[in-house]
Amino acid sequence: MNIILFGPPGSGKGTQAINICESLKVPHLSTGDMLREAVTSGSDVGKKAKEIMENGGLVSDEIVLSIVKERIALEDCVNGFVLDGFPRTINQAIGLDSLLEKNQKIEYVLRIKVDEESIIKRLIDRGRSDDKPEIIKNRFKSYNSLTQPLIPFYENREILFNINGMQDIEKVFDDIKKVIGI
Ligand code: B4P
Repeated sequence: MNIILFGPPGSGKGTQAINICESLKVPHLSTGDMLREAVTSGSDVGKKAKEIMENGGLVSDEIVLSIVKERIALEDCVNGFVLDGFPRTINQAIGLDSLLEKNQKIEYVLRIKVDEESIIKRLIDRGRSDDKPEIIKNRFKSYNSLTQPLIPFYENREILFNINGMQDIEKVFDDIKKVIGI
């Protein structure tokens, strides 16, 4: 099963991706994690991504697509995967279409819906380096202008499902399981 987890910053994409991947025994492909690893390793990609991430912007489509292309081609993705935080722009979604083999398709885009105000507190409590009020504001700005347009994009394909993310983690996962039938 191939799944996309979609939602604003801190909506719980990463949290739920871990649950789904454990159940389905498929890899968790988080572009946020991949980019943070690149920053820590000091690679060329990491050097380009560092400042953008620190400011709450989106890393270029070109960079993100190249890391996803490499990752999705690995053997462990043949039986499915969960994409967490990717695609985040229309260009990335179009790029993803062209990365998929003919026999691969995205079955579910799970949109985790949350209330922005409560999320700010959630993120501040988590305390990652990009979880500072000013940066969070920019991350929401990027989400609202560049990522939201993906909602009609996937709605038109009838694969977008809304999940209420304002519940306990276990309850959110229960709702996801109902949608994907596991
Ligand atoms: P991400 O790593 O994707 O981070 P995120 O959107 O903030 O987090 P997520 O929704 O996964 O929240 P989480 O489960 O951790 O992106 C970071 C940055 O990387 C971006 O700003 C961007 O710069 C760059 N980037 C990544 N992908 C990109 C792309 N495709 N293109 C361009 N740039 C890209 O949950 C957050 C907190 O809430 C946790 O502490 C968790 O425990 C808690 N929580 C989760 N669910 C909860 C619940 N139901 N109730 C209470 N708390 C909950």
